[in-house]
Amino acid sequence: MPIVLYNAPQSTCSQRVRFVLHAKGLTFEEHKLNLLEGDQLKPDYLRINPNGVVPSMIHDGAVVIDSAVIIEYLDEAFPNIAPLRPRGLAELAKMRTMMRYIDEMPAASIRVPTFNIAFLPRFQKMSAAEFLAFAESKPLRKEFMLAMGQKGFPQKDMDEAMGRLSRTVERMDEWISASGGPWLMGGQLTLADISVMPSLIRLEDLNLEQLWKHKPSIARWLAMIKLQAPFKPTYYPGSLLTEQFPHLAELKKKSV
Ligand SMILES: N[C@@H](CCC(=O)N[C@@H](CS)C(=O)NCC(=O)O)C(=O)O
Repeated sequence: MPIVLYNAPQSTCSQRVRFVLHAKGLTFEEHKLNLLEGDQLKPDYLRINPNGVVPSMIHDGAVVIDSAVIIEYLDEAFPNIAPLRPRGLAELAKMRTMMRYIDEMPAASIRVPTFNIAFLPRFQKMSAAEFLAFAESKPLRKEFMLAMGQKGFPQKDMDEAMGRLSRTVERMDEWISASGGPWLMGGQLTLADISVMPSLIRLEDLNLEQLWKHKPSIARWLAMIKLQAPFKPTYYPGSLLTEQFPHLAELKKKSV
């Protein structure tokens, strides 16, 4: 049975899973959901993933949800093709600790600039009642949406999110220097690198790459991950926000 992936082109969590699938050369049936239209909140999808978020994967009849869980599952199910986890319990624990940090820090914080800079104009076009109904229908992100409202997150929230993203870049720099690089854990590209990749690509997409202006190790890490074979098929056209939102592309052009 083929692997079935429910995901969205621009979704950072989906990009982790697509990268691992391509790294392992696995074929999969891809279902693209339109998150701004609310495909993830439709009853048929909620039966697969009651959290109303992407990605979700079906493999051998089993539903697996949450990107961090899915990528570990894939590496465990297909351990001999392009292994993405270190051998040895202590190293494995270290990688998982990095992944937890990444989920708590950049993966959560990146939503604030993403919604404020990219998605807000869409939500501002909705009537107040439409927006409220959309927000209320989200099982996991109702409070997040209500905190943003149609005016956007206040500067204090933006500053806090950017602070957490900046600390992530510092932490990555420490990991690279402690392991000797070029990857976070040394010579092997692991699920920790793949977990944080979409947040850095998103920062670049939002024109916020000044965060690592003084960190050459991060610029090198990013350049290297872009050169990996799975990168291009993961970021197929339409995966970047600048490809989807003309106002962002304009912003990027102006800064060049
Ligand atoms: N921890 C989950 C988070 C999933 C998540 O937040 N997905 C986002 C896209 S990256 C989503 O589907 N958002 C839809 C929404 O907010 O309604 C994972 O890593 O899979």
